[in-house]
Order: sequence, then structure tokens, then C-alpha cells
Amino acid sequence: MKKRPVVVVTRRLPDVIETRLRELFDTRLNLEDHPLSREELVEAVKIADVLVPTVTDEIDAPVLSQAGPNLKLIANFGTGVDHIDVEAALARGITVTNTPGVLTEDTADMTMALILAVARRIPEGARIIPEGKWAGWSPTWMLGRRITGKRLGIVGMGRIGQALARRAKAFGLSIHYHNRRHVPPKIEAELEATYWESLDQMLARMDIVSINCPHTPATYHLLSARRLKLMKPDSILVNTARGEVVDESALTRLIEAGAIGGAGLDVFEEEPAVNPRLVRLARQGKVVLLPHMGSATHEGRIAMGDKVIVNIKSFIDGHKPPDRVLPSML
Ligand code: 8YV
Repeated sequence: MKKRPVVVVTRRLPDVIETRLRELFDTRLNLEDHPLSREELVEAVKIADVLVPTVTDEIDAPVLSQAGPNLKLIANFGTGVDHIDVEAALARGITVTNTPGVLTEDTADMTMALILAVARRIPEGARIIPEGKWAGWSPTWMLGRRITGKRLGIVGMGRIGQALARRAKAFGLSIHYHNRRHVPPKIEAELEATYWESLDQMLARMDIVSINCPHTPATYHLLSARRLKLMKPDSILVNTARGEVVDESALTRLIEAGAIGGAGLDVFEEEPAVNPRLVRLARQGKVVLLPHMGSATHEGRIAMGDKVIVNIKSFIDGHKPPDRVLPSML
């Protein structure tokens, strides 16, 4: 590939990252930061040597089929790659990279924050004083649920799941997890974590369930209506992974019916659209909804940008980029 490839970046990135990208490559930026339309995305894949997309770009097989012959690398700004048809890209000889590792701690922090927000009713309480509704303290008012001593079931014990487990353990939660395989014995011992081969059995026994697995064909609606019904009536579901892993309508129905206690959601099936019934539940204080901000820190975004640059640099220098997405990961 040429030394100054055309790099098309689909969204605004931190200033320092955009400056560096411009110094190194023939970079085309999206200065207004509008989400690209399908036509604009097709135009981008036609002219780019390297495309730097994000979660807001649906790079499916029909888009890829219109890619120009120069497109050789998709250097995704983000860890999840479920918005990219990676198999179709690989079949066309396009390498795909992502930015793992650098958003682990921030996402785990936000997961813990959502657990506390739902259990201790933080958003509800935080509205009282600004709305001028505080009549004074009362012993039986704004009571939430203690988290210490409760059971946390983590679905997907990768980097983020483990980082969550470390935090949750410090909060006095006991750690349970379901994963394709056991984590190494040393980590299991450190976290005092219990492995559940059966997701169904784990779900039925947890007070809090957190989704921390990627969205792949195998995890689509992993938390199906049938499985959600196994959860305890006072339990809480937290999702900072991908909306598609949970059957959002079934979850909404079960919370409305009092069959699940509440939920903390940072991700949704049809972002940025959110089911109006979920929004109603948020107004009632039964769920806490965040606009996909689990990894949204200045430090994290710069680290993600640095990874994108390293992946592009190593690719054009003729090396294998460090964060290649391989078929075995899908
Ligand atoms: C990112 C995420 O903000 O990296 C991911 O997979 O879900 C987010 O934390 C987003 O994907 C950027 O593309």
C-alpha cells in the first residue's frame, strides 16, 4: 500500500488523534460529525485505502460489494465489530482491526455504576433536589436494595467481565459467571468466582445479571424471553455490551409485569431509538437508561485513536496489525 494512503474517518475523533492522522496520512475527516448516510458510506468505501468507521456505521456485505479496489484495511474505532460484516470483508481481502483492551476499565466502571444506580435508585434521588421536591428526610423513603452479600452473574468473562468482577468483589458481591470456557484457575481463584456451565441455572439464582459478551450470531438474544423468565422477580439486569444480546421487548414486558425487578441499560437493539415503554419505565424509576456511554472518557477515546493509528501504520509498513479481527473471534 502507498505510504500516504487515503484514510476516511467516518466520525469526529479527539483533536490530537485527528491531527496525528492528518500528519501521517491523506486523511479525510467528518468535521460536522454527522452519522454517515448509506450513500456517504458507499462513497467512503469507494475512495478509501483505509476506512476508520465506528459503531454508527453499518458496513454490511452490500456496502462492501461497492468498495473500490484500494480498500485494504478497515481500522475500526471501537472494540465491538458487529456493525461490520467481517467475513465479507475478509473474503474481499480486506483486513479488519479493532481497539480492544483500552476501554475495559471504563466500561467496567460504568457497569458497576449502573448496578449501583438501579439498586440504590440514584437517578431518581438525584432528580429530587433540582426539581424542588425534597420535603426532608424520612426513615422509609427512597429505600433501595443493598448490594453487599448479593450474587452477581456475569455473562461473558472476557476482559470487561473480569474487570467488573474485581470491582464487584470489592463491593462484597459474590461472583458467578457463564462463559464458553472457564477462565484460568488463577483468575477464578483470585475472584473467588463460580463457573456455571448452564446459563439457565445461573440466571435462576442471581440477584444481579450483567451482560459482558460481544454480540455475535451465537449471542443474538442469548437472553431470550424464555431465559429472562428464569430470573428472580427482584433481580436486576445490567447491559453495557450490545442491545442485541437481550430480547429488549421481552425484558420490558417482564419488568412491567414485576417479573424482573429492574434494569440498567447502556445499549439498545435499535440505537439511537429506544423502546418508548422502556422510557416510561425509566420515568417510573424502574430502569436506568444511558446513551451508550460506557467507554466515553477522554483518556479512553485517545487510547482508542492511538490504537487505530498503530494498526494503520503497521499495516502500511507491511506488518500484521496488532489488533486484527480473526474469523475465530466471530
Ligand atoms: C465505543 C463500544 O464507544 O468499543 C465498543 O465496542 O461499544 C463503545 O464503547 C463504540 O463502539 C465506538 O465505535
